[in-house]
Amino acid sequence: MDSRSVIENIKARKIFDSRGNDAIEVDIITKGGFGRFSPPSGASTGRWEVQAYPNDSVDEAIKITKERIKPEMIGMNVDDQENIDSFLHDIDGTKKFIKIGGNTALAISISSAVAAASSKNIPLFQHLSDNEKIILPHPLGNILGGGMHAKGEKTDIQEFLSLPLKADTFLDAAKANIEMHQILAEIILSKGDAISGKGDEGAWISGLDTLEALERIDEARSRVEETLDVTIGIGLDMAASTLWNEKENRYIYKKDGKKLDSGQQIDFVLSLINNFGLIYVEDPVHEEDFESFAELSKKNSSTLLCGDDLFTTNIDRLNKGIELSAGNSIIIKPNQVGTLSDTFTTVKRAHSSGYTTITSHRSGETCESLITHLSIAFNSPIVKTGVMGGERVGKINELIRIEDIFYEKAMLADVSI
Ligand code: 2PG
Ligand code: MG
Repeated sequence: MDSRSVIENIKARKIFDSRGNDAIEVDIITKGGFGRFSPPSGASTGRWEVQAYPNDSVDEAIKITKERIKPEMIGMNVDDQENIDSFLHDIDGTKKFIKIGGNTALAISISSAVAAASSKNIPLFQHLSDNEKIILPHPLGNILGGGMHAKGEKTDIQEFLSLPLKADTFLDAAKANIEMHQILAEIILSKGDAISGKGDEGAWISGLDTLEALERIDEARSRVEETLDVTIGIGLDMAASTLWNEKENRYIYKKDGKKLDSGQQIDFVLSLINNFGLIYVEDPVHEEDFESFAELSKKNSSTLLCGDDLFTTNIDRLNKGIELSAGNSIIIKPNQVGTLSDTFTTVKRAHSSGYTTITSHRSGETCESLITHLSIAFNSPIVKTGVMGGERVGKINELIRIEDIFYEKAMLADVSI
């Protein structure tokens, strides 16, 4: 191991995320390198995610990092990622990182990897993968949204997503999503509906029902496909746990004015898939209902049926899904599990079982763009990063940069299902 990779100092501080909430940022200083990372936070968090901060306190996380973690980590080598990550598990001692916080663990885990890459003078994605080619993911971005990411009059469904399927370059694909976002606003306004602003991830907020929303998005797709040389798929993140009412045993659609039981929810999802040719549906049922997820998967095999709150990047949850043939794809959010090594384990298990991985941002983001490097290292054919807003565009721009700098080796992934 390289002595340049030995940790000399660790700093932890409080910064703010895109919602203005407290977030932790960690610096790792090695003899010959430097790494920094600040993890994001979710609003529609899954029940099975690790806990972000001890007692929900970033101040407490910083204190623990300075007083307990730093003294033990000085002298460790950042080249040994597994050793660092197992140390983080040991010092915490709980399954859900309750004592030190999953975001504290992830800030240290990823900033260590960044320091290792920097000690070798290579970008993070190269440090984490030795692929000959650089396979760039397709950008999946929300253009209209409601649910827990928006206030006021809004759609029931959390995210209406655009996914350019065929494009010559990543830059073209990213441009197509931007056009979708802009043209959708024109279409909504031209029909006399209001847009009240943008939600947490930069998607438009408008009080449309589900069908109206999809009709307008379909129109935007036709217009963008006419002007740009791209093919666009439409997707949804239904975040169905946020629609599910346990007492009533029903999914409550306030705007649509309906309440659906589990069977009706499956039929509703299938009708949306069929009527709008949806290519992607995330969390179509609530996070405990693996059986309905499996039933839906049996009835449809041409759409990416993706588990986010259902799987929470957790290997045991994924294994259960694989066993039941529930879904065919999984959202990968490193801060749902707390370390890079745990995330890699889940990604490898997903791929070896034929599941597609979608590496994803969170609704409360920091300005870090490293999730894009992880998406390349994980071999994810899709990255979910949003379309608008500085903290989202920064991630898109990092992929544009990678495509430009490594143009001889870089190519867009294949997203056939
Ligand atoms: C989701 C995410 C990101 P949150 O549900 O997929 O879009 O939202 O970070 O609030 O969980
Ligand atoms: Mg989701």
